[in-house]
Amino acid sequence: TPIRPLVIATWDTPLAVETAAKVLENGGSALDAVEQGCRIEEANEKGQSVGKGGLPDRDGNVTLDACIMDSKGNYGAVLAVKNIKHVVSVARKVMEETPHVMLVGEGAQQFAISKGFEKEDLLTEASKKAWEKWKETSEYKPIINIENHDTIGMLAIDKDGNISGACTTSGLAYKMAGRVGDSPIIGGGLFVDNEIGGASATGLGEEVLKTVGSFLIVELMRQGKSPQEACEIAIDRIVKKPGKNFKDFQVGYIALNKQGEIGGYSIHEWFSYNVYQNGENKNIKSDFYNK
Ligand code: SD4
Repeated sequence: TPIRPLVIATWDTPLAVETAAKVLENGGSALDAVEQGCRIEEANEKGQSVGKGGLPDRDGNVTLDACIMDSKGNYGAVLAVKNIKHVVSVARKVMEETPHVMLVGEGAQQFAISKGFEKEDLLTEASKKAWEKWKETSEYKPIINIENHDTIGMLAIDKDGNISGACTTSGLAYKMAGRVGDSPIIGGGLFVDNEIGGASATGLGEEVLKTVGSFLIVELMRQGKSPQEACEIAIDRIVKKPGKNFKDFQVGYIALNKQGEIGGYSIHEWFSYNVYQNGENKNIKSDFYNK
């Protein structure tokens, strides 16, 4: 069976995955595919964890994080950016048009504006209302995610067999101002090695970062594990940590390898991922640890 084009993305993201798959089917690169796919969710105001409409930090500011990796092992990221919707595209410009890999906050926003991105208000009425409701108690608990729509991490293989990936998020709702999670961090929310495969994460970023989750998965695949086995070992690494109550939080991983095999695994139920393979776009319910 032909393994390409192949796209995999976190959560129930059929339109984003279809958009990426179309880029690939028209002969586009995996890098263009993941960027275009992620932009769909950034523009989707209903998704309250990505782009416009994302839930704000506890001060009411929506701040976005994103990164991208190409098949040559290049990486670009922007962290804690306000008022710019398509941060995945800004991350790509950091990768391709600066001598750096990471820009944060004000500097990232200035760079985006210099590249023609427009400033806009990212806080929608619905997200503002949710924040105002949250403020009534201001109780901060990382919430186990039972939504089917969240931070998008996406991996793709193009017709030349090259792999790229991207990850974009508004981070955890009601986070502390300045907080950044795993999503824009290389090896945390995303890692791609074109010789081996790629991985991406969603869920409580602090736990992903402490185990360097996406890098771990790619390195496990390098050692011969399948994408599925590698995702399971990476989740195991989190849940077996001493003193960690994994019952209070969710982490989900997706992975693919150079052979076009895929995997996904999470701590809890309700994680799913969308896959485009052999001309079909499917949402797959992830297997999970806490049964
Ligand atoms: C973060 N991993 O900022 C992101 C949030 C997320 O589903 O994935 N939410 O920690």
